[in-house]
Amino acid sequence: MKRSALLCFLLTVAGTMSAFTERAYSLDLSGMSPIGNVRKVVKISDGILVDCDDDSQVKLQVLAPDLVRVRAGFKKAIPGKDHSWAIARTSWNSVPTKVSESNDTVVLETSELRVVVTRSPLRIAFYDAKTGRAINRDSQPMRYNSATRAVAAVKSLGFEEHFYGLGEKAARLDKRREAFQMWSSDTPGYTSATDPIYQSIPFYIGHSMDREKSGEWRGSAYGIFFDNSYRSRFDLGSTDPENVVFQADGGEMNYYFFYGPSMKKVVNRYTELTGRMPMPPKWALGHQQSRYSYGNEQQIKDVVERYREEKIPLDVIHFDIHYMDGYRDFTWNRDRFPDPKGLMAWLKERGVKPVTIIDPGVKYEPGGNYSVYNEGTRQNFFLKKTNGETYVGKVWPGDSVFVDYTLPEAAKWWGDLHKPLLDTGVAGIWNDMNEHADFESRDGDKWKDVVNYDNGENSKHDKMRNLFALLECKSTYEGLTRLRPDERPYIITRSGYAGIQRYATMWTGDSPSTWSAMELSIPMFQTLGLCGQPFVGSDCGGYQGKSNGELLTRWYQIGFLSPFFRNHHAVDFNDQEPWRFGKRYADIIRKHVQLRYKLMPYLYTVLAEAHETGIPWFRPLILEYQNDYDVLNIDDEFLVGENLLIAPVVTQGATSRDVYLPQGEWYEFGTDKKHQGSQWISVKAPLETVPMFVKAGSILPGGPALEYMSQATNESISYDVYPDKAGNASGNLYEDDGVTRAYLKGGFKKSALNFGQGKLIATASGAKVEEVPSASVRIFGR
Ligand code: MIG
Repeated sequence: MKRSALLCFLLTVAGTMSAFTERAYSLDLSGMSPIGNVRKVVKISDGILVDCDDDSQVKLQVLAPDLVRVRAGFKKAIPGKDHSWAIARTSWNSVPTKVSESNDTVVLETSELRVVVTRSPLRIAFYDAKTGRAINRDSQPMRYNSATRAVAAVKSLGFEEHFYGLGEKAARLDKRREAFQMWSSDTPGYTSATDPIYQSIPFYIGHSMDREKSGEWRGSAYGIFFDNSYRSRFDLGSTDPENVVFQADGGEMNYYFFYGPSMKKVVNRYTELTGRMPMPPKWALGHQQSRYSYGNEQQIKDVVERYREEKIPLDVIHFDIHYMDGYRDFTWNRDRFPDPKGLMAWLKERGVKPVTIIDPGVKYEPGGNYSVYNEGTRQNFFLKKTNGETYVGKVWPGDSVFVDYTLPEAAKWWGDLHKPLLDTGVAGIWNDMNEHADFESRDGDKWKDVVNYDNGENSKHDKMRNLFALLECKSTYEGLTRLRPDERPYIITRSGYAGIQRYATMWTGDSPSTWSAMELSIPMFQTLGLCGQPFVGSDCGGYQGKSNGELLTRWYQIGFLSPFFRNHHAVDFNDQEPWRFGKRYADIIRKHVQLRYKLMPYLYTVLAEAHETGIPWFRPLILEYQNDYDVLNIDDEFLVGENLLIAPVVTQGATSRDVYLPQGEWYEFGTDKKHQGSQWISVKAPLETVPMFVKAGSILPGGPALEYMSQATNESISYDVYPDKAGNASGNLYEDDGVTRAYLKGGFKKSALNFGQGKLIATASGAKVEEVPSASVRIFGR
């Protein structure tokens, strides 16, 4: 087929260009022993405890009717101590369960799941308690290697099982027949052949189609979160066509099993367990501009002034590492920026928020007068090796030391260090390099015997590396919350582990300025969303290399509907602010940025849904249409919320493309023109436009054209109504102050929007029913 042939070509090209590890590798289970057979089973308050004949122990805990935690101690009891930095919810209401034993099996049952443990060999299988359908089962007993301390689980691969998730992976949406590693790595210029990259989120979703008696296809989803931060591998039928393996170099066999069958239910539960994104300040949804680096005050002013002249909306400007004095965190280079406070005030007058970068490497400067180094050393806050020496790595400041964020006092101290920046007027913090990067030890091998306090466990790098960014962002988040209790913190991170969404938004790092990198960003955002991280984006235009007007414009046509929306570019390459390639491109880009601001009431509502339920803003079609065979691997289209479908052009020179419309009817955005769903259509897409469709039966609330979020206007919300066949439509509107934390205590307004018989009715949470004046309602399709 045309489409897949093209993709293969792109992937091959990308593959040969990569300077990094090839993704394909084989998973070797030899040397790993199977866990022993069941000797004895004890019912515990929330599940069962199984003793094995090799002195191993297995524990199944029911946290919810659709959530079971599986733990195993190999040749030993499961340790009493149980702590994970990823988990947000540790106490669960008790769930009615039934345990029954037979000669061959032990069965643990909830209203939704039937978990069958086979005694010999010990294998765990999950079934739908209502239908009896097998969801997921061990094809072999769990395995371990007592010499290396590696642990593994081996699951049988469904006949047509497809896989989603694993966080930030430079890969297509469906990960069947692929293999990946978790080992957070600084990978500039990564391509689809690079793995691992920055983040480590060991959570995936399996999806299978079954044919019902009626002949209808029904998709069912489950999730597995392998909460083990050691270097891990996920092999989804790549090495062994019949099996899925997840394996870690150490730590516990410890995973959570989520059952849908709805994929949304899995995502919802996963984010209940690992936490959901707090609402960011509303300005963070605005358009952002960055450059490595705007090197002095005048450059910043010139860019902002040009933005205002061009009338391209702008909310945020980023200060990359050159604002610092010799790359020392929490300092200013006074030659380049003589008056930071004055500059911040200048920006404020223009409605632009400054975000400054903070890297975790603290300049190593014994005997000097860098207070961060001196104070951190005096208080013993920097990471040390087992021999007691402080670990000194190399990053931008040269020799650098790193904070042990697992030390509560150190984490608090780091958070509080942000006070002077905030006092100067800085609005948000950008945490880069937190994989953590070390120019002399990219893989972390030199870090092997670095010890973290880790709740008194004195854990080494092999466990802590993948957690580092989560801990840094936690410390920063808590610091900003303490320092500015009335405002929502805004943090952007590059690396992270499961649960990172509680503290930071993120971007996908140093993608090259290529068409394939742009195309790759779509499944990356979709996948991150499925893994609990809804606030994602990439560097519009690409970060590394030479962009051009067409690429930048097409990238904006994805970026303008991505949660994190920033144009950013590397130091050694060409400038790429929206006007740099001439008026034609600037005009198209302006139109799209403006459209984002006009769509803000809808987008903000979608974001609030992510905060409340974990269901992301930027969705793959499969999340909404999991019974539809055609959408299993569509990753060049995406949904924003439930009702807006975007099919960006990802091919150089293309002026049309094929678009799949799922079931229902779809309007071309902002027009009366409708298409039947459940079919592929071909649409025109000259550079000026990006194909967008709105589902019949929906209402998109819209707002005024703004140059920045807090700009005053008299215009209020307007409503675009796209009626279904019966003439009805519905939608939602979420509103709050966009700045404070009052929304956490009910300080918001949610309205249900219902259109019928020509009238639009808004019902607010307090049951206030209002008919919306017809002057602010636009009805399509009449
Ligand atoms: O080694 O701060 O991904 O966005 O501009 C490069 C400089 C360090 C990497 C980030 C990029 C940022 C750059 N940083």
